[in-house]
Amino acid sequence: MLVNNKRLYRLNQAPLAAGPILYWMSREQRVRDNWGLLHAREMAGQEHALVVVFCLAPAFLGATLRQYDFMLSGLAQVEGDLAALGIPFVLLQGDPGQEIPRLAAELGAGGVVTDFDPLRVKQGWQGAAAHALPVSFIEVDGHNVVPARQVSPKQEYAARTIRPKIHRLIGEYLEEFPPLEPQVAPAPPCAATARAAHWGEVRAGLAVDGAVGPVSLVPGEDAAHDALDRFVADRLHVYAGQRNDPNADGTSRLSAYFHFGQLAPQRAALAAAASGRGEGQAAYLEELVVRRELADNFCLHNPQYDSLAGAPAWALKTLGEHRADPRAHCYTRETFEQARTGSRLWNAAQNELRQTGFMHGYMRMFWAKKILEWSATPEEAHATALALNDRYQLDGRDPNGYVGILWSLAGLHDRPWQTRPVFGSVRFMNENGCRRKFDVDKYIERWGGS
Ligand code: FO1
Repeated sequence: MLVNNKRLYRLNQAPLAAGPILYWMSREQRVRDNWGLLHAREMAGQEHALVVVFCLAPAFLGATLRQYDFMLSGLAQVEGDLAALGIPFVLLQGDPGQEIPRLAAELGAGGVVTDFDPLRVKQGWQGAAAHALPVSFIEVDGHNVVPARQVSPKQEYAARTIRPKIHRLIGEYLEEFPPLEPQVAPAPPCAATARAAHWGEVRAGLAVDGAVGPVSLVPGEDAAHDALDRFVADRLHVYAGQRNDPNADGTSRLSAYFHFGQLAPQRAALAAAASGRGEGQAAYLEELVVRRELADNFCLHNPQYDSLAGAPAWALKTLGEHRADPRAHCYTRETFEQARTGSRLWNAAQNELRQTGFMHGYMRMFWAKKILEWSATPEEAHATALALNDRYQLDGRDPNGYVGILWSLAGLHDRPWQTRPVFGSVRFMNENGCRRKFDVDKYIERWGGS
């Protein structure tokens, strides 16, 4: 077996039949380093064809043109790279829970493979497809180095509880990826595989909010690999010291590529592990593997991951006790969105987000905590932070984002700290703390916080 069978999970009990294999690409939008695609290719073997499909869902969790544009450019590259290996790519539009079984029937598919994803919407699509498919339907975890279903059967409390579990298993999973074999079996003759995707038309037909436009980050698998190479060569050695300085450009800036699956976190882990960059390497692997996989663990085991109700009981209690505390300011979502609060630093962070689709990790914490401090209720703060995150971040609607917001606002994976107004015992952060860490005025000047 090319792929460790502990990465696999059966989504139905139907048998494998003779016929083409369909790989339903969703979270892992890449040709290289993709365990799901490798497994589907192996299932097809020499005898059967492999067909790759992506189903474009209309208005996915409020995504805007910014995110769709980035994703579609990456997918157009996927189509070209698969064609070079003789593997057909089909782009569908509509409800994936219905469209995937329909295509599988049209192809006479013998089995279907898809990506692990802990989000409810994906599990809903997969559940509907599992019900409708008369053939074997298998999920492959191509996102986590240690598969999320293997690392723990329950919601972990914090990084300190999942870390030893990951470290115990990582040796088994952090292996080099095999190459994807070209395909010799001819594509099954059907209307879907005969038609190339018309990317321009698809883009023009999108019914999404175009007010949040594309950003300058170059999309696609090649750009993602270049960005990883540059990070490892130029910045990994200073990562431990500079990652909390939003002016220093010391972080990896790979999160959008991970979110759209244009780069495998495991590829980044292999590159970091082979770099010999000592301290930077250890700090980066902690963020890349332990923190990232803790986020998948939370979303997999807590269905309220995108609601304040997903927070730990101690945090909900303390926030409730401070619900009526007077707020120094109480801003509307509109004021936050337009970067018109009384804090030049906060406004600068919001401007960075609006202009680039990215906010530095350290500023993400400050940004979210201030939304809690300046909103009428914790629930309103959570809704505002989530809405702005998902609208402007290139990597919005991702387990990392859901967890980051609950960490900042409601103590998730954290512990109680000294009690303060509004926050109760949820960890507090203020501008003075930022001033001790980095040159705040330089950041404000760069991002025009007024
Ligand atoms: N995944 C899909 O399978 N189909 C889509 O149409 C789709 C749209 C989309 C738009 C914005 C965005 O941020 C993500 C989108 N994704 C889509 C899902 C994405 O690849 C991730 O799997 C999840 O958001 C996080 O796990």
